[in-house]
Amino acid sequence: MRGLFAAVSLLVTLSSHATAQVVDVTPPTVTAAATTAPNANGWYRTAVRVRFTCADAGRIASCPPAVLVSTDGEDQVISGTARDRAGNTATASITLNIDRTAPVVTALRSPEAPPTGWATTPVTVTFAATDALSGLAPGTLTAPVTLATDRTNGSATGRATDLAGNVGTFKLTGINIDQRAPRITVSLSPAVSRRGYRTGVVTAHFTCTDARSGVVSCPADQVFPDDGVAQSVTGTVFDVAGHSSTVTKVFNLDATPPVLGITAPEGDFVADPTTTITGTVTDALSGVASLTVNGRALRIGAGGTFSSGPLALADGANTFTLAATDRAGNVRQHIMTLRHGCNNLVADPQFDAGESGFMAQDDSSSVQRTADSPIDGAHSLRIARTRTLELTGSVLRVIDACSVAAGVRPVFQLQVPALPVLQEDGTIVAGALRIVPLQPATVAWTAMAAPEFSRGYRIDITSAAGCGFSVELRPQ
Ligand SMILES: [Ca+2]
Ligand SMILES: [Ca+2]
Ligand SMILES: [Ca+2]
Ligand SMILES: [Ca+2]
Repeated sequence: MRGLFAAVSLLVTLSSHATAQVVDVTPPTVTAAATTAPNANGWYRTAVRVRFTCADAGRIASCPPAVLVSTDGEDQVISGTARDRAGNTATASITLNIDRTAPVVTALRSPEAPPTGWATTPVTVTFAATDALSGLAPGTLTAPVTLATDRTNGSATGRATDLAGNVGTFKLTGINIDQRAPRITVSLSPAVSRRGYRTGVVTAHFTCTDARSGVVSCPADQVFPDDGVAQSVTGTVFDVAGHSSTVTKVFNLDATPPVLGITAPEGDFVADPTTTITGTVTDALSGVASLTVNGRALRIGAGGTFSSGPLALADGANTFTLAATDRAGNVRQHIMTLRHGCNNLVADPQFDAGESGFMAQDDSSSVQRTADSPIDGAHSLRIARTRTLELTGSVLRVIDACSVAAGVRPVFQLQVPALPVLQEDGTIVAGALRIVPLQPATVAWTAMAAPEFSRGYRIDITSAAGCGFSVELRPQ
């Protein structure tokens, strides 16, 4: 039995050996497939992995490894070959479209940026795009963008998509738009006082603003010193974008008070117990608004004439204040001091030049009024420029220093209130007043009534030679 089993086994072995020698002529099968699907347009926009799948009735000797395709390109053919142990081969391929590059987008603005950097109209940005591979997907390019309102460093962004789905963008920046003019205002000082007039030198000050591109230059202050109606001030401002604005303001300036002319009374001594002040008051610009005397309004007649009507005078000094106001508010004040009932020591001699007088009445001499007349408290002494008054107690010393022109005989003159009488001691008494000559110590003099000075008398003291007088006036 054991021998039979061995023989059968051998047969079976032989039989099997005969079957193994059949030749394999069938190639393997192989397929190639991407692990991801392209988009609807047939394009990838990332790297693509391709896998190969191999099979064979016998045994596969080699199957291509997976391939990662990361190169941009259209119709890229990726192939792989499988081999079985018999050496049969089969090849599979797949065609890929890969585009990983976004479109290039560009932009153009209209109008172009001016040299100032500031557009003064709306700006439209138009986009363009190119794509080297898959090409632009229709309708994906951003339509033109119009920037209509003012802005600083505005921007517009455009987009385009290629067939692979890549999105390209471009942002155009630095768009400055200023369509509005700058603002300018002017303020005038001083303010209007009344009736539309200003009464001081007018200074115009400008204020400029611009909300966008900014002010290039704002006018400097302007000064208007002169009186005038309907004067105008103008200033212009520019902004960086080139816009300008102008402001004009009209104003009236009257800084001059009215002019007061007194026609009566003449001089400052009035013998009558009443006086009437008359004159004219005018104002060349805004016109006279009012005139008062000691606060009482006066009527102003044609040509600006006025009359105070009778004004009572007290003995001694009487002060009248005239105030003329123009419509702008300027006030001219004139103070008149009128003396009445003269008991003054010394009144106005009113010499003519060259005639002689207090002192050297040559062409260079001058006289002026003083308020110092201490003996009786009034003030009507008209003195030469070089006259000196010295008051000690109730004694007034009058000293004239003279220089006389050739041919002029100086006369030292005093107005006194009563008839002067020469005393034995060489002094002169006039009413309550004693006159003591000091230089020269003895004088030649004449007295005469001086009706031009109301109740006064005049003493003319003549000089034998040279000049230089001094006397003392003291109470008797
Ligand atoms: Ca095969
Ligand atoms: Ca592309
Ligand atoms: Ca502007
Ligand atoms: Ca005036």
